Amino acid sequence: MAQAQQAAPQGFDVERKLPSTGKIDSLVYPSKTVGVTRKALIYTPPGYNTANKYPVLYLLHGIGGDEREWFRHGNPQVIFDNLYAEGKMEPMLVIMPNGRAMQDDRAGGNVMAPDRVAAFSTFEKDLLNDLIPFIEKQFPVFKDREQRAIFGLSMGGGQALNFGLGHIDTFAWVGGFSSAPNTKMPQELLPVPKEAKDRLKLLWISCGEQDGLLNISKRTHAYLSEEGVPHIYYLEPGGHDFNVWKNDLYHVSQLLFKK
Ligand code: FER
Repeated sequence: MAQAQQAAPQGFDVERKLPSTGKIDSLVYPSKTVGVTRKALIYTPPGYNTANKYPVLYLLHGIGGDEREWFRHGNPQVIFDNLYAEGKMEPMLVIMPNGRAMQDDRAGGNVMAPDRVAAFSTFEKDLLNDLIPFIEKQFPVFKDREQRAIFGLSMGGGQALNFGLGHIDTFAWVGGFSSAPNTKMPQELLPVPKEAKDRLKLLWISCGEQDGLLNISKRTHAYLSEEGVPHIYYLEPGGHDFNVWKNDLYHVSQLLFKK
């Protein structure tokens, strides 16, 4: 896989007057895992038509956020609309769930409390058994692994790597932005490198060079390199913030679901 992405061009995240844009909306789905109804945001692309079928990107937030974090701080809909206007992105649905799988899943307060951190790993079940089946029942989407991606920032980056590499049968496009310490140790994360080598369409590891969590991405990259697993390792200027994650989203969005 290729290397060295340039920084996103100026204006990539600034709203333009466009003839056609996508739409961001909220949805609720029943969770057997948590025992309640849970919220997520969904972005549908310009020209969205239920007569078509779409691949799906599951895009996860960090420890201080919830299903609205990307929307609140990252303007993903603006980044996507601009990319679509330039013909640089495959039509897809983007689902932004709440990755804290517990009854009270609001952000705020002590987000580092052990039960609230544990809820980020419980989300694996909620995602696989509740959310994905719901999306595939309610929306016109493809159901094969090559049409499913999982990416996230920080705590959500750890989730995306843990769940994505743990379920290569489900996801062919996997990546973490500034992944947090919830990321499994490399041997546990990917005990059988050959599976990733043979089956992943994209494995992406990125981080800001000034990020205090850089060691997590570094150790993952080192292991993947030793094991000869193709991946993109992208270090960029910046710390642990949305400047970095928006830049990552800009790049990844253009790679997804392409031949
Ligand atoms: C930690 C440091 C950072 C940690 C989680 C994070 C669970 C997550 C940061 C984020 O999501 O932005 O020690 O432990």
